[in-house]
Amino acid sequence: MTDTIADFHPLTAPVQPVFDTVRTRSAHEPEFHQAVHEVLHSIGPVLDAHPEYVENGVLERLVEPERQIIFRVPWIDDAGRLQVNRGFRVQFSSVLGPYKGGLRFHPSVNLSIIKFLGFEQIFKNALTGQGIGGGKGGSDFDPHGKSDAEVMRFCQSFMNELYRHLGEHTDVPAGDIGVGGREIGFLFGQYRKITNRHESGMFTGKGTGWGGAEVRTEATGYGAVFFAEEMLGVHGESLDGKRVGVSGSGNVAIYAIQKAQQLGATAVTASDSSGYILDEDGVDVDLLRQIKEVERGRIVEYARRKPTARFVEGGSVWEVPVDIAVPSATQNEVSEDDAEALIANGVRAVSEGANMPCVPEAVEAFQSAGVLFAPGKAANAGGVATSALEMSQNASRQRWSFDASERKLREIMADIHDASFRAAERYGSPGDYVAGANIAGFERVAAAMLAQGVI
Ligand code: NDP
Ligand code: 2IT
Repeated sequence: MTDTIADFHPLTAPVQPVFDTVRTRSAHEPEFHQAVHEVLHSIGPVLDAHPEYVENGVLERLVEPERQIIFRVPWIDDAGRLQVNRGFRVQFSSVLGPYKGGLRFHPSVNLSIIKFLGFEQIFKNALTGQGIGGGKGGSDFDPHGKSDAEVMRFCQSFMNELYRHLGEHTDVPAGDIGVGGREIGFLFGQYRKITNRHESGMFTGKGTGWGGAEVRTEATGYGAVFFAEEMLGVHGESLDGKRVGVSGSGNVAIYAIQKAQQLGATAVTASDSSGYILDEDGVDVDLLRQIKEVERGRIVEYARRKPTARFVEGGSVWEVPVDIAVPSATQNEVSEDDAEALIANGVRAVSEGANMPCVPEAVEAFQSAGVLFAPGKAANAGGVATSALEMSQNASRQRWSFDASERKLREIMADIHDASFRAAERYGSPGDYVAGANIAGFERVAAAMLAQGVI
């Protein structure tokens, strides 16, 4: 699929050489190419209107991370054996603020994955308007099946190297796949021990008893659903009475399901890498949280305990007819065939809770069929936006209530929707949220890069 990217959406003359250099210099990084190509394609019209961005090499600089750190993470497992993983932190752009972005622990993690995520994060964070730069990190460590003690030893070893690159004004990580409250606790504890500083603002997603913000846990999933509600609102529609399909059963999926139900929809699916569950009664969020957050179990367990649900092993969750789809598992999980199945079943809107979950051909299919489509960098920005609220609260030693934080999140998602919607209209692609989000994010980053000189 990624080999055909260039033929799929031809690039304009000023950006083609930039993409060619990325492909040559960062060969074997298909996910990174995919993310860069999408942005370069969208901003063609902006560059026509602003030749100064081309003349000043904004693009050449933007696609090259400011700094990439790759390091060894040795740790001892419960059987006393030495294990070695690889750690990453890509500090992509600090032009708008300290590097900000999550850490992913998953066996598939490599430089391509971290760079695509870090690149997306630049524009996502710019869209929030909160003064945060873009970065991402992680490891090929797999937390599945590990004991708490093993996870702690891994996190401590990971931080033994990473701490020297972090700081509340330098680089502020958070969670992502495989990194939740437990891991953040161990990572933060080790940073505090090594540096002898209780620097609350150097990590977000902390426990609410020790500096974490209310609603940060819920924010990504809630935000993706608020974004869907905004898109529907433009057409006088709402989520009330709609059937929602969600993939994944982790942090983003759980709270997307919860918010969809609170807004009057019925969310009928959840999944993991072994298959999906369909619950026509609507997914019971308390049961899902018990299985995934408390017991760290598999999704099949849900069907064993809930009589109205069935488990489909190895199946694609997108074969289930739904009005709204919120893919919330991982990159490239929605294939072109999945998109065609959703369209044939009458899907009205797709809001990406995950980062880049839809392959380019699926995005094209949705847009051609008139399905409202929200790209992850806009739709899932509620997580990092609430991280920035956590940083504000840490800096001012304040604590906002759940309700006030949720209201703020909703406002931020409405602003991101409007900025993306208006940018698409301004540059001749009305209703195209992919173009709109890329353009609105790029404009903020490019203007700051121009103002701050060649660095
Ligand atoms: P979690 O680790 O909490 O959950 C991930 C879920 O996705 C699990 O159900 C997991 O199943 C499934 N999954 C992961 N990788 C794969 C794979 N290769 N194939 C099939 N299923 C997979 O992660 P999050 O919910 O935090 O993250 C989900 C997505 O949302 C990611 O794309 C992430 O980048 C994005 N995101 C997260 C934010 C956050 O604040 N957490 C913010 C913005 C975006 P299994 O257990 O079987 O692997
Ligand atoms: O992809 C993302 O935006 C995240 N994983 C959250 C980043 C953050 O710093 O809160």
